[in-house]
Formats: sequence, structure tokens, C-alpha cells
Amino acid sequence: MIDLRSDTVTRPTPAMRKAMADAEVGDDVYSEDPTVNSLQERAAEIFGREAALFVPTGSMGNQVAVKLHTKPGDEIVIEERGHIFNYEMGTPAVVSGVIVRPVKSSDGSGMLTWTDIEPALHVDQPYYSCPTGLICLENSHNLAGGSVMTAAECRMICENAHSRGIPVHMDGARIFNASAALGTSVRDLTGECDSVQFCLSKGLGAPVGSVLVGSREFIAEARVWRKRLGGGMRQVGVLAAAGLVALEESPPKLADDHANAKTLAEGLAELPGLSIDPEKVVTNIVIVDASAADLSSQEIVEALKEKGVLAIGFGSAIRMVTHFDVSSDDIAKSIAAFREILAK
Ligand code: TLP
Repeated sequence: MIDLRSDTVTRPTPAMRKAMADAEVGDDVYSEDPTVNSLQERAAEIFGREAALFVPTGSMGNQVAVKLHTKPGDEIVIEERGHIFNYEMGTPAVVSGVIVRPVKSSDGSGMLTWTDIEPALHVDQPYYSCPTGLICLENSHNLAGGSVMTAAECRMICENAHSRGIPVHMDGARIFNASAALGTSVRDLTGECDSVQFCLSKGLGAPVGSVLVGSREFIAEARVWRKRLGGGMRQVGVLAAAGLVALEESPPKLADDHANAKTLAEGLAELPGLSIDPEKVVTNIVIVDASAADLSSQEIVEALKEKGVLAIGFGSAIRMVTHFDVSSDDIAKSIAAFREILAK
């Protein structure tokens, strides 16, 4: 099977498996796991932050951040296709008691600008409005087809937000992909954000885990909330060990994933009934609109499966994500499978 459903499906590399087998461990609830501590120190160093916390999932990292930055009754502002809003099962409401104010990105790229955000804010408004407690950004933007936000744009949003007393959280599940696409370090891409969550288990290919980075004080509070939410893990150095390897060995490979995604988009753009602009595919996510095809997106996904290709239908679109277990040959086979299905 060529599994293009997500970059979460990768298997640990031999180096990850070896590091996991050899990992020194201790009880991380007492902060005594040396491998977890090394991962957190390395992550803080890479992002130029005071501290970091290993969390089981990206969702937990995001939701702990939402919890810490807000108080019940606040609003969080986010692009309307953002993961925190669409795929985290209402957790901002359930755990933090906040509501979400979804905002459109004016150019459709999924990347908010300050001009998009400012009219949605509630700052210094009458007491009966819902105060804005947090702005959430996403880089790269999953549901917007892996689009990226430059360091300059992010800085402008953060500076303006901070001047109004509003913190900014970055859902950087795939920030290393954004970094590879833009040729900018993850540190520069996230520099002014108050907190950043990044996933080890997406493009970087580790089996499990995410990291939340921020100030020492923020991370100390995050540790409390991680435990409260059931995320206090014990001898979890076996997982952190794979994360440490992923941080070193995976970023240089992302350019290959991006080239594969571009080739896939170019191939699909030629086919009848499919619509995608390959120019806009800059990272590892390919979302192709199939609304003009004779088959529904779901029918295409099922036919692809019979030909050994796994993809995901999102409404009338189909999402495919490249990763290090997908070769350029697999991409050629996937395009051929689409061609046969759509020719019928
Ligand atoms: N995204 C998954 C699905 O939930 C859609 C995927 O296959 O892409 N932020 C972003 C931008 C994400 O894409 C995801 C996962 C998360 C957060 C949540 O990470 P996990 O799955 O570790 O909770």
C-alpha cells in the first residue's frame, strides 16, 4: 500500500528503533527521565526558548496552551480551517471554557494577516462582549494545503497582538516543513510567539509525541496541566529517544517530501475532473478538488484503495500527504492510479 493519508503513518527508522532500545529512562512525572530531559533541552535550544515539555500529542500541546493563555468566557481567534477549531473536538470549549472566533484569510491561502485579524478582536470593548484571549496561528496550514507563513508576517502579527495585550500560540505541527519550504529556521519562524507546539510524529517521522515550547514559567504551568489531563507519562524516554533522532535526521529529508508533493500536484492537475494549482503546493500536503469529476471524492478514494493507494476524502476534495515512507516511484504509481480511475 502507498499510504498518503497522512505523514503520521511513518514507521520508525532503524536509527530511531536503536535509540529507543538503548534509551536511558526514569520516571518523567518526577522529571527523572534523562532522555525526555535531553529532548526538552534540545527542543528549547532549537527554538531559542527557555523551556520545553514533551506531550503525547499535538492536540494536547495545543490545548494546554489554549488553557494557559485564556480564561473561561474568552474568545480565541483562528483561521477558519485551523486544526484547533476543526479537529480538536471542541476541546477549547470543554477544557478551557472559551469560544472560537473563526476568521477568513483574505487571500484564501489560510495565512492570516494582521489586517484579517484586527477587525475580529475584542479589546477594550464594553464588558458584555467576549474578550479576545488568544490568537492561534498554524504553520504550515494543514487544511489550507500546507501553505506557509513567513517570519516577517508572523512577527507583524505578534507585535500587533502584544501591543494590545493578546498572546499568540503557534500550532507548528509541521513547522519544520514550513522551515524547509521557506529556508528560514524554526526559531525565526516562531520567534515572537508566546508558545509553540510542534509534532515529532508528523513530517519528522517519530512514532509518538509533540513538544510545547515557551518561557520557563509557562512550561512549569504546562506540566501541571499535562498531568491534570492524564498526560503524565512515566518511562517515556523510549519515545523521546526516537524524537531526539527525528530532530536530527528528518529535517534534511523534508525537501524530498516537498518535491514529491509538487510532482503529485503537477500530475493530478493534468487529469480530467481534478483541480489543483501546483504552484501553491510548497510543502508535503496536496489537497485536490474533485468536485468536477464524474465520481465523488469518496468513490475516487475507494477506487484508489483497490489500486493500492490510500488517500483521505475531505468533502469534495481529496487530501494526500507525502512523507519519508513514500518514494518518487510511489508518486508516479499514485498518479497512474488516478489516471486510470478518472479515464473510466
Ligand atoms: N492532524 C492530523 C489529523 O488530525 C487531520 C493529520 O493527519 O494531519 N495541528 C495540526 C496542524 C495537525 O495537522 C494535527 C494532526 C494536530 C495539530 C494534532 O496532532 P495529534 O494528532 O498528534 O493530536
